[in-house]
Parts: sequence; C-alpha cells; structure tokens
Amino acid sequence: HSQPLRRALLSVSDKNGLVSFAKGLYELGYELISTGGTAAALREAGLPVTNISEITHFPEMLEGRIKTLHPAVHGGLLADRAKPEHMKAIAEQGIQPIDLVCVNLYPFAAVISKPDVSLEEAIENIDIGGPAMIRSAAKNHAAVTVVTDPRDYTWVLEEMKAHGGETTLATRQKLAARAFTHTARYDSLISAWLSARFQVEEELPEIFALSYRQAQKCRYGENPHQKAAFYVADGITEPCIANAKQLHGKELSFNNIYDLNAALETAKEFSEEPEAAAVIIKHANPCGVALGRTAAEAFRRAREGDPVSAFGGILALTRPVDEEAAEAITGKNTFFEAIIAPGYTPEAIPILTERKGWGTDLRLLEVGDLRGWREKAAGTGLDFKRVTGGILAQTPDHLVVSRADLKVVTERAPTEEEIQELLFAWRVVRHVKSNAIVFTKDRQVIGVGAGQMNRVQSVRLAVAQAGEKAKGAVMASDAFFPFPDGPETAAEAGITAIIQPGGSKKDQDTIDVCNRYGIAMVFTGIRHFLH
Ligand code: 93A
Repeated sequence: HSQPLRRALLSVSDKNGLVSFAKGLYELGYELISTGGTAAALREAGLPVTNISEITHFPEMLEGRIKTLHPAVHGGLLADRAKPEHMKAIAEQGIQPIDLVCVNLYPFAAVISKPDVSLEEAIENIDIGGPAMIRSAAKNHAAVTVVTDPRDYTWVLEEMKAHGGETTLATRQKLAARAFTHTARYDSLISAWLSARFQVEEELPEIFALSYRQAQKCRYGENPHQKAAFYVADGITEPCIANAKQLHGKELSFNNIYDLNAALETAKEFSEEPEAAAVIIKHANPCGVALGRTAAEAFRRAREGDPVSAFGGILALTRPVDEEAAEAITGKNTFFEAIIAPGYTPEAIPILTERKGWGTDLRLLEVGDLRGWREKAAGTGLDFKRVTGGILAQTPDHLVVSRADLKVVTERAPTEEEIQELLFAWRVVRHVKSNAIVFTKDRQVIGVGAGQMNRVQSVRLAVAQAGEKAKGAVMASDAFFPFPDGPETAAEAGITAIIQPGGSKKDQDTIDVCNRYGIAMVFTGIRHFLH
C-alpha cells in the first residue's frame, strides 16, 4: 500500500477473531492503528501496525490508563466529514480522520465474578479510553463504523468487501445504537457493583443501575398471549436459576423459570444439612419438602407429603441425582416438568430422559454445589417487585433464625426433637406465599396453607391436607396469629408445637389456647411475609 485509503483503530481486550478481522481490513486498504497488547498480537500475526503513540505523539502512560485519550484520536473520530470547518480544523492540527473503531472493553464483568476480587483489581478494570472511543465513533456514525462484538467481525467485513471497503449507513446506524447499549450496560454494571461494595449499611442506593442481558426468549409469558424473555443480571456468582445450565429437555417456559427459582431458593435453605433435601413446587409454592438420607429418600418423602399436587410440579434437590433418585423420580404416577439439582450422575440421565410417557421433554438443570451460597450471594443486590409504573426494591430476605432466637411462651417447653422440627418448618414456611401455614412431621411437610387472605383459612387448608398425619406434627406460621382461632383449629387436628413470630395484641389468647391443649409454642420475633 502506498497511501492508505482509510484508517482503522483496533484496541481490544478480547482478542478472539482479532487477527482475521484486521487482516480483512488491511486487505481492503485500511491502515491499522493499535494500542500495546492489540498491536503486539497483530504484529505477531505478520500484519503492519501503527502504534497509537505514533498518532498521539504521546507515550502510553499511567500503566495504560492513558493510551487513546487524546485529541489526535478523538478529533479523528468526531470530525463531521460533511463540515468543511471540522475537516479544516483537524487538518490544521495534523489530525487524520479515523473511519473504523474496533474496541472491546476491559473485562470488568469477568473480573468481578472472581471470588475474593479486590477493589483495586476491579477499579483497574474500569475501562475509560475504550468507552470514550466507542461513544465518539457511535456519535459520528454518519461516517465512522464501530464494532464492539467479535461476533460482528465476519459479517461487517463481508459487507465492506461488497461495498468497496465501506459499511452502509444502515449498518453504521445499527452498530452505533448497539455501541451505546454496550457502554451503558458496562457502566451500569460498574455502578451496580460499586454501589453494592460501597453501600452504606442499611441504606439502599439512591439510584440503582440495572445491567441485565436477555439470556433466553420464552415462547410466551405467564399466559400464551403474553410475550416474554428471561433477563439475567451481570456479575451473579451465587448458585441460582440465572446461573443454572440446562442439560436436557424442552425450552424452559416463563412459568418453569419462576417455579424453578422458587424450588431452588427453598432447597438452598437446606443446602448445609447433613441430609439430602427435596422440594416440589407448584405455582411457586412448595407442596412437598423433606429431608432424607439420600436424594432418593428425600424425594420420596417430599412427594408423599402431597402426591396429588406433586404431579406436574417442579423438583429441586440439594444433592446430585443418582440412579436411585432417578428411578424414584420417574416412578409410577409421577410427572415432573423440570428438575434442578447440583448435578446428575451419568447413570441417572438416561433414566430421566428416557422415561416412558414423558417423551424427551423433561427439563434437567444443573446448578452446581449449593453449599456456601449465602456468602456468594452477599452483596449481589436487591430483590424487586414490580408495580405498574415502578419497582419496589428490598434487600433479599436471607435472615436465619436459629435456636437461640426462640422464645418459649407456653407452660410446656418444646422437646429437643420438637425444636429441630420447628426450625425445619420455619425454614419452609418462609418460602410459602403469605398467609403461610406449614405442618411438618419427621422433617417432612405434610400440610400447607398458602396465599389465603386470612390466617385461619390457611390453617384449615393445612389441616385438610395433613389429615390424620397432623397428629403429633408441628405448625409454622410466617406471621403472628391475630386471633386464637388458627392455633385452636391446629390443636384440634393434633398439632403438638407451634413456631410463629408473635407480636399480636392477642398473643395471650393464643398462648392460653396452647396451654389448654398442652402445645409448646415458640416466638421467633421475626416474620417472613412473602407475596
Ligand atoms: O486504561 S484505559 O481506560 N485508557 C485508555 O486510554 C484506553 N484506550 C484503550 N483503557 C484503554 N483502552 C482499552 O485497552 C481498550 O478498550 C481495550 O480493552 C484495551 C486494549 O489494550 P491492549 O491493546 O493494550 O491490549
């Protein structure tokens, strides 16, 4: 090449596809200008490169913090080619136009998802010069092409080859819009991460920036006439539905994702148990939860709690699904939409996926080890509920109630075994929609009353579900009993112990009922509404 027709500035952290893109540009007559690492990669591939410092007449400095932040770069990007004054102004300063920018940014998202990342390392990975170039190029897309995603290299190059070495205006417009999405997302993530990191105790950020990407399109929403997609936040490190990998089965539906989340969040409650836990969800409420020595036993016991509701449900386990568990799950009179578990043994997968009558539809999700999720979840952000025209934000309800928090309020104190059972029931009830009542026995949920508008009605539903099994069971209530009718109904059904927050004006009436029936009751002082 004698005098290059056009100039391309390449400065990328992700060097995938870089060489072939640059080679294509070079063959189209572009002069290649690059920053340190990118220039080295191109030179190694045998391509001629102009170092950025030859353009800026300035060394890369401050350990790379200043590489491209210079009028020689931004003048070349921003000058409006249609304005003679602009072209004259840059010419007077010896600045040449730049026609294409290929930039991807310091990998902030990848860096902050490393466990124990230091603030210094995160800060060093905040790209300043890259977004500036992307934004300059995108602003001046009338003349400048901006490429931020290696997946765009091939088609952009093809288009340039077909159009005399230039992109079409329509392409530059599309890439410009995308470029601003890219930098907006990038800054949102930085803002969200720093907000969480610097968060003043007990205070929510005044403004929060959300950085979500569409992870999956759903065929439809809660109902077939609604459009839907699953958006996943950047930088999530805890085991959760957003981090789960689908190994098999039909595409997840909107409701599947919602219920899988409910199942997994309930299961996580029992992730540190020496025993395995299984959770079965229907319409976002647990209908079966149980512990067992093995995944198979936990599953069988969870299903037994309410086999009717379990049919067509979503299942979560805290232990890998092995052959025995797979056999149990695919047993007679069962049907599951989806399963989420830390993993699956090689023997388990064919049993689950070739179950007669289920076709190949069963969705299998792998989420990895659940243990230690609380530490990984710390600071990952807020819990949202949408209202028309806004969102309510709150820190997630991760509070743990332990033995020491329990206050015995009845004449009879719970036995050691009852205390363990009450704590089990308490960990389930917080995952049931309010007004929530849960009956459990031998670490097995045997009755649930969910989502009722008065608490005694939830008790009645739990009693009806538990039937004879209520005798000797315990009851958990997610909030206080405003009247003694709920505990009385439970007492008549044979409940022996109750766990609830307490705090009602009529607590004494409820305590009196318990004393009359010889029931042991403990207050947690903490409630767990869930809507
Ligand atoms: O530290 S920066 O914010 N300062 C800059 O002036 C600058 N210019 C480009 N980071 C800057 N970059 C970024 O360097 C690019 O966005 C790209 O991610 C990376 C490429 O550096 P290298 O070519 O040395 O690997």
